[in-house]
Amino acid sequence: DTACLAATLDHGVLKLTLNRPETLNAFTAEMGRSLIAALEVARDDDAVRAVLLTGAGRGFCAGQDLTERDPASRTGPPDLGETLERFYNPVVRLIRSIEKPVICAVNGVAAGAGANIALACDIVIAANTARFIQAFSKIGLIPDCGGTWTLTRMLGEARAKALALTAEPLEADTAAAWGLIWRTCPAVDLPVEAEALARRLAAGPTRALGLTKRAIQAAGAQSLDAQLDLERDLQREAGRSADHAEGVAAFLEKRPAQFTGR
Ligand code: T3D
Repeated sequence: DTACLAATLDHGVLKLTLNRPETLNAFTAEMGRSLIAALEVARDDDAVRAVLLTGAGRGFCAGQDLTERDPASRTGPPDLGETLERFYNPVVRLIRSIEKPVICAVNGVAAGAGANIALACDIVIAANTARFIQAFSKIGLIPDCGGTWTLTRMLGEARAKALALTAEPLEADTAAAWGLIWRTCPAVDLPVEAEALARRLAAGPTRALGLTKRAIQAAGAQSLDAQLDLERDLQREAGRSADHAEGVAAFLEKRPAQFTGR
C-alpha cells in the first residue's frame, strides 16, 4: 500500500517509509497490514538483501494512532491484546526473524510502538535531533513491541524502568551513548548515510549476515557451551555458501568480492 507505507526496491534494499507525516506517521491498522505484508516480501524474496525502515517528514513514528482508540467512538473497553497479536507482535517477530539485515533510520521522534519497532531492528542509526519516548504510561498502557524485553536487555532494569515509568524523552545521542542504538548523525546526512549503509549490507554475503543475526539473537538465552555448538552448526552452513568461496577467492586474488547472497 503506497498510501501509508511507501516501498521501493533498489540495489537489493527494500526501503519502507512510514508515510503519514501529518500525524508523525502514527500507526494505523492499515499501516500495520501493509508493514506486515512488506516484511513478508522481504523475508521471502531473494531480490531483497536488506531492509531500510524510515519515516516521512519530521517524525519517525508516533506509535499507535490514538484517533483509532477514541473512547467516544466505542461502547466498551478495547481488546488491546488483540491488536498486539494482529499487528504489533507480527511486525516485531518478522523484523527479528528475517535472516537479512534490517536497518532503521530514525529521522525524528519515535514514540510508543514507534520507538520499540525501531529498537527491534538490527542496526539503528538516528538523526541527532531524534528522541525515543516510551509514551505508554502517559495513556495508561505498558510498553509493547518488545520494549520491556529490549530496554531491559540493552540498558538494564534501572534505565528501562525509569524510561518506561516516566515516559521522559531520551535524546538520540544519549541513546547511542547508552548502547541502545548504533549511532547518530546530523539530521541532514541521515538519508544518505542510512542508504549507503543499507546498500553496503545488501551487497554483502547475505547468508552469513543472516546466520550472524540468528547467532547473536540466540546468545542472550543460552550458555557459552550451547552457543559454541550453535556457532559450529551455523559456520558449517556458512562455509558451504558460494559467498564464502567468493570471499576467500577475492582475498587471495586481491580484488573486491562480488557476493551474490547465496
Ligand atoms: O492501542 C493499541 O493497539 C495498543 C498499542 C499501543 C502502542 C502505542 O504506541 S501506545 C502510544 C501511542 N503514542 C503516543 O501516546 C504518543 C502521542 N504523541 C505525542 O506524545 C506527541 O505527538 C510526540 C511527543 C510524539 C511529538 O510531539 P510534537 O509536539 O513534536 O508533535 P505534536 O504536535 O504532538 O504532533 C503533530 C501532529 O501529529 C498533531 O496533529 P495536529 O495537532 O497537527 O493535527 C498530533 O495530534 C498528531 N499525532 C501525534 N501523535 C499521534 C498523533 N495523532 C494520532 N495518534 C498519535 N499517536
